[in-house]
Amino acid sequence: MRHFNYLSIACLIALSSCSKGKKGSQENAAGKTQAVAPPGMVIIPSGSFEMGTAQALFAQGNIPVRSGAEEWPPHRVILDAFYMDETEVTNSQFKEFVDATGYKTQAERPFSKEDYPNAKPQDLLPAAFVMAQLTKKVDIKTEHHTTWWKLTNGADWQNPEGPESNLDGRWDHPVVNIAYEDAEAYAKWAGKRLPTEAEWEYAARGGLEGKLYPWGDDFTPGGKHMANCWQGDFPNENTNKDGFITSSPVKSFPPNGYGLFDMAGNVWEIVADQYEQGYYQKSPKFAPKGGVGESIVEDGPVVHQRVIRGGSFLCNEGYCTGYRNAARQLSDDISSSFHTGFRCVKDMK
Ligand SMILES: [Ca+2]
Ligand SMILES: [Ca+2]
Repeated sequence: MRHFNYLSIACLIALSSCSKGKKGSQENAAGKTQAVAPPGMVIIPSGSFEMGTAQALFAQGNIPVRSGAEEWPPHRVILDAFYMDETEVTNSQFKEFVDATGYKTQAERPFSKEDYPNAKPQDLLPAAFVMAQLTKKVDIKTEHHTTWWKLTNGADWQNPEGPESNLDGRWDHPVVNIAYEDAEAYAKWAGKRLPTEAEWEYAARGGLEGKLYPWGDDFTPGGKHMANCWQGDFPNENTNKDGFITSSPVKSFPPNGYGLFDMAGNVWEIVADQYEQGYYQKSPKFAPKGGVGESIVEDGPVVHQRVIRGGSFLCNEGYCTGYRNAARQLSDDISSSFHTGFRCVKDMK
């Protein structure tokens, strides 16, 4: 049974192949061995950073920070170095995986009545969440997100907006309509893994300390759009000032200080962590791996709350701001949507 509740609280509300490269090393002029990132990946150096958002920032009304978003308290986190995909996993990369394995994504498979005895029959069919055609102006302050989201049968990674859509011209866009287990299956096939939430935020910050966005604190420095998000009155009008109504080819916007593209915007990215309320208050200092997410299903298998990161082409200043470094979005194990994908990391040892 697909629940949109969690996926959507915010921007909603809410990989070439992430190529199967080998880790490597080479000698520099001094004869010392240096790590060399696999193809399509970059080195994220070891270090520490302040994860989360300070309360003082929430209090500044002119700063686009969502309150109550579980970004508090800020806390120091220490991480070992790792490799990270420089881009979100693309449709062409995901096709290599599917061609090699015959894998079917969650959105392409029905759920069973035995597993979810109390689900409505229509909620068991293969489907993903797609933005609905609006029939009237929507006020996001008073209307429920289901007004502009629709669980769409036939929407899957090859048909992002539903059965009438396809991937023509979009092979270099990030793959979407991916659920957690799909991302995990791809990562395992590629000899990689999903980033922890802490690794993701540390990498997104690109070596800058305490900044709102991967490039700094000014969202559009010099008037330049640095990420694919939504301009205009969400969800009624997209003025398309950044040039992309939905997803964009990866690398359409400048990379951050670590050489990572689209950490802010384009599509949300699934990370490894489950979501536990209050986890930041007890998170270990070294390499936190997330808490224990409550199940979103009462009658049926355990379906954990999870975290997605980085915002999407639907995020905007008035509603979501998911493209901030510290922004967190609730999701779950089994929901797929047309603005959520992923990227992978790989250990250096
Ligand atoms: Ca856009
Ligand atoms: Ca992204």
